Amino acid sequence: TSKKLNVKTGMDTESIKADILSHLRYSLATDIETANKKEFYKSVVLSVMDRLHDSWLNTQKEYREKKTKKIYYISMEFLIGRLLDNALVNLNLEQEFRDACKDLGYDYEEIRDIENDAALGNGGLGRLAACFLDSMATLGLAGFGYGIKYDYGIFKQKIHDGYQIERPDDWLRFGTPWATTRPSVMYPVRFYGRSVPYTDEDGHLRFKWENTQHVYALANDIPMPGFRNGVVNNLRLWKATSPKSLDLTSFNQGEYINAVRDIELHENISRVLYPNDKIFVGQELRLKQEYFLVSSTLQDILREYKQQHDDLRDLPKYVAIQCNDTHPNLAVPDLMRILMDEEGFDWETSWDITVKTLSYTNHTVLPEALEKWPVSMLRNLLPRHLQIIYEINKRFINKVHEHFGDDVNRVRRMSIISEGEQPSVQMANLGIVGTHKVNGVAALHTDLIKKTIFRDFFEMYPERFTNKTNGITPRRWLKQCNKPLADLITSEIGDSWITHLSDLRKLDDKVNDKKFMKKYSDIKQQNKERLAAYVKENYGFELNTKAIFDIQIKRIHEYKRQLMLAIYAAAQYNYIKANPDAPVVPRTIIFAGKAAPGYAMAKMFIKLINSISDKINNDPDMEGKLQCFFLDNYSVTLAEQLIPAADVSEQISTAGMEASGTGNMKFALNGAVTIGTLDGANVEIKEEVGDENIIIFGLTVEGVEELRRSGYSSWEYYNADKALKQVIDQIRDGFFEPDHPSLFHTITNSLLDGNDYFLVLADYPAYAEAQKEVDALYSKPDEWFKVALYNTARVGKFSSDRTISDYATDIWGCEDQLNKGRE
Ligand code: 26Y
Repeated sequence: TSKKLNVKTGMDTESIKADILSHLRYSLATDIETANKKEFYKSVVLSVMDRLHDSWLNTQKEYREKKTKKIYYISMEFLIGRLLDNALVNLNLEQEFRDACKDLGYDYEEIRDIENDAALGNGGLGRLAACFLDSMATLGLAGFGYGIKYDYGIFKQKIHDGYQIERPDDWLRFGTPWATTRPSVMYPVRFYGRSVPYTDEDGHLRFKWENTQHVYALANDIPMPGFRNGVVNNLRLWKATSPKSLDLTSFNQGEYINAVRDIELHENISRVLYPNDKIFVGQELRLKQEYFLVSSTLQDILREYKQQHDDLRDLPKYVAIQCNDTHPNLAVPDLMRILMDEEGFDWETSWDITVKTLSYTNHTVLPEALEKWPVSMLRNLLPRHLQIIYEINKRFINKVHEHFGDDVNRVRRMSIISEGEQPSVQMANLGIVGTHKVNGVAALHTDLIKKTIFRDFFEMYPERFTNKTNGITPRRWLKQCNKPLADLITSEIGDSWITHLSDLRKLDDKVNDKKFMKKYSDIKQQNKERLAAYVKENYGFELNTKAIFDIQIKRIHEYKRQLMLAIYAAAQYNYIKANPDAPVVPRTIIFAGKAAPGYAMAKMFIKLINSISDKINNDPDMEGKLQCFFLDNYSVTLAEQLIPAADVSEQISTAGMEASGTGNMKFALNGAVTIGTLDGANVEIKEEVGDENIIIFGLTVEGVEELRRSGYSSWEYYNADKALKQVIDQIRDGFFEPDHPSLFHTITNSLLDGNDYFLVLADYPAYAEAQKEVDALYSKPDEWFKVALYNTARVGKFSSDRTISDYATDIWGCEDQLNKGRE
């Protein structure tokens, strides 16, 4: 063509092709004839990056020039998954890149599949952080993610003989083209040493943190584009590195080797994500990681701030810092330390700045998930911080006395330091005392924290507590992962839904439009077939695409009750065996999820699910009627395949235990029908979609309380329900594992002798009834798809754009920035 190519920034196919070829040659030293797929993938990503760089730089420049208030989202986890589709959707360059790949002899899908997930998170909390970055950029907020660039993300799960095996997730083996290392952005992070008192020139007692050991934090930046708005924000991930280049002349041979070996020790801080989800284990390396993140991030925030402003007392006016759970809550004492020890402010001024700048999100009420760091560990690792925490606590306890009088029990409950055999710092208490807002993640959850774990604090500081119901980004979780449905919706109601998800309400009217409904149901079928092909290819299983696709995907945890669906699967098996001629609505049950490597019960659930699956799938009597699969190595990418294909969404936690859930929202948006308890955000999903369009069963939070108070006995439920008893007996007696009949005794013991803390037996009869409702509804396809469509149409509230707008307005004080200049 005669048209001039704009290799780096041109948005046309020819320019993009030229750029890919140029990257192959000049970035990777290969060419189109000899390059392999990985190299081609890399060149594609580098060409996408070229098209982000101007916006990335301009966005940051604009923030500086306009002195925009900056939002810092600090999180130990960012489960961002793959980035290529997302970047292309947001840049509106999908077709151009597809064509460019094709012209150069590659299939876009094949190239996309080369990318490893960035799996720097465990589950909900990490994925929420990723959705928030997308929404902040899309809303035009100056929102920055800060995290750790782990060499190893969440482990790769394999299944051997039905058991979970963990393998390292070496996602960086070939580097990632998305991350730009910034050698000039590097901060020392200090550990150990001691706090030394001295008197300053004004005669004030002050402290210096001395004799510390240093590790360096090196910035790696990943661009976070907004949806077609020219905004590119930043996710900054810190990599740990050793202090300075070694001065080789000063070493003799032995010291040299040791010194080089020490580099490894320093780098260990950012080596691996702790794979524990909601179980606190007080490992020192984890504490180091948390302080490493907090210290480097605060240094970065303050350096940036000082380049634009001269009075740190205005910090809360220009900076908001959100702590994702308590994991970054050392920000409270660290900001205090910086303001007092390094900037020379007095306590009161420093405290005022700190509290007004910081806020904290709680994601769970489970007591075993709450971080409590031993005082002894902090004294060794962060002596000055411990001293500050003691002072915060002393002043706080005085306030408690002023507020409540002499109530020793209350003081003991509220103290940031819990005394006892091993005194420890309660990071949640520190977060409530040291920030201006604490939020829960769904209405029910926020009510619960006010009434239970944080009740005393709520009574003292009611205005600090606020709800911010979670959300998901419609870009990834509809537009990208379910293109056929996204296109259908857009052709009917336009594409405003992509950034205004509540516009999906316009689909409500379509329930009586036969043509539309046919297309809507065809898409579900098409997605099921796509999933079946994927599962066949990657796992070797044949899914029955005529069956109900009934899916439970999430971390494996007792409170999430995967066991209840497993029992249901076994009960269905028994029913079909006993009634071979009875009609059944065919079902394909799919599980996926990882168990924390140290969580024996969760790992046993995986084995049980696999044993039950084997029994079912190898029995010819089940053919066309029942299937059950556990798909290994659940990931964001696998979720993107599964969710669009789901008919039924399993959200069956014991009421009061799932803070919100976000998978529930993704399924509903993609037209799956929820079978669930009144827990977390299920309550709000029900409010939105209407009682007739969700299948709710089981005990409520109050019901759970009442049952426990009045003396629950799981034996009664065991004896009262024949089908349930039969399955439990089978599990106990080795029916599913004949070679090792006592294998599942830990499970059956916890249900019976252990009195079933999670109330699986108590809820089972209601659950089995609810599953019958599912069957009945599914047998009337017209009815079913109406319900499904009402789900798609009515869950606009659960866009993370709405969630972020709420944070911006009620917590961050930057509502004036929302959508500014873009609409
Ligand atoms: C301290 C450490 C062991 C720890 C690590 C990870 C503790 C907790 C976690 C993760 C918690 C988490 O993912 N919570 C989930 O947060 C989601 C987003 O708010 C909620 O939707 C979900 O209900 C909640 O379980």
